[in-house]
Amino acid sequence: MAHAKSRLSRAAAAFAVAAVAAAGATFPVGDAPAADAAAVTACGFTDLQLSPDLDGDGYGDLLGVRSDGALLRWSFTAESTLGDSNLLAASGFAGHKVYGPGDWNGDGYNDVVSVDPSGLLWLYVNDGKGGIGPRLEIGHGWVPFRIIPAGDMNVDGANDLLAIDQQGRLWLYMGTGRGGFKPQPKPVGQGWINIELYAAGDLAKDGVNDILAIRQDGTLWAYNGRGNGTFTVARNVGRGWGAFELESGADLNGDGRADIVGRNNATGDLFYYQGNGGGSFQAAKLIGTGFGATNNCKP
Ligand SMILES: [Ca+2]
Ligand SMILES: [Ca+2]
Ligand SMILES: [Ca+2]
Ligand SMILES: [Ca+2]
Repeated sequence: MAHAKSRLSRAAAAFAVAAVAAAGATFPVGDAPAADAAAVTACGFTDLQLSPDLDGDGYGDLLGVRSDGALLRWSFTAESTLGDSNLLAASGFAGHKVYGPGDWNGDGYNDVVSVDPSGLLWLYVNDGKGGIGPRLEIGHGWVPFRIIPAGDMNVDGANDLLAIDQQGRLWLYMGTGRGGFKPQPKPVGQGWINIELYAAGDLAKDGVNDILAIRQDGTLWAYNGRGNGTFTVARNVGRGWGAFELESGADLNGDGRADIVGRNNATGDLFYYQGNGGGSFQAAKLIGTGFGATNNCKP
């Protein structure tokens, strides 16, 4: 079990992951990304993640960890393109996995968390302008976990983290809304080996956040949240989603429906899939090049 500190300050807040939905959409034909973690070049992006709006412009943001340890942020634009990059940190993030959990400390601004190579979980409080302040350690032992920042899963007004351990068990780590965690994570599922899990927002429009899962055969499944961190039986809502590395958990174009970004790690191309809400996406739109992890680097 990963350990989560249950302290830190500030008032509670609510944040809703905007609704990601998916059904029947098919990614463009392309090479599946190679899962090669070795031999990272000086300019590759070792991690890309989406975050709910960080800089207050109404559009979700893309976070990227460059292999030299820099952390960058791009805001989406009204034209459904990526805006200019913003350097959040020139160094210090090498080997980190970053996440956009929404407002974690209750000050009204969405924050960033990361897991460093030693498994420490760090909170970077938004400075109110889309930058990050000093980091605060909020947990340890997170290396073996896959984290899914799925918003408030138990409907208590505070954002939570879902995490999958090496045995494929799914845990709900409940946020306090003040920067920390409630004392004990809750087991909410098992059997999540070889399945990619994504924040989905409220697919069912019942006020409870849901999740999407992509199985190894590329089929897409929706799990409706019950409001206590557990989920109903899976419903198949699409196929053909296996080719790309995907990021979810943010409404990029500000229409209230969460969207998805896909990276073709072989070419470095970045694609945007506008969410229609309720279970489908628009066709892929190329929004960036040079985003490969190990090649085709962005200058
Ligand atoms: Ca933004
Ligand atoms: Ca905050
Ligand atoms: Ca919660
Ligand atoms: Ca959207």
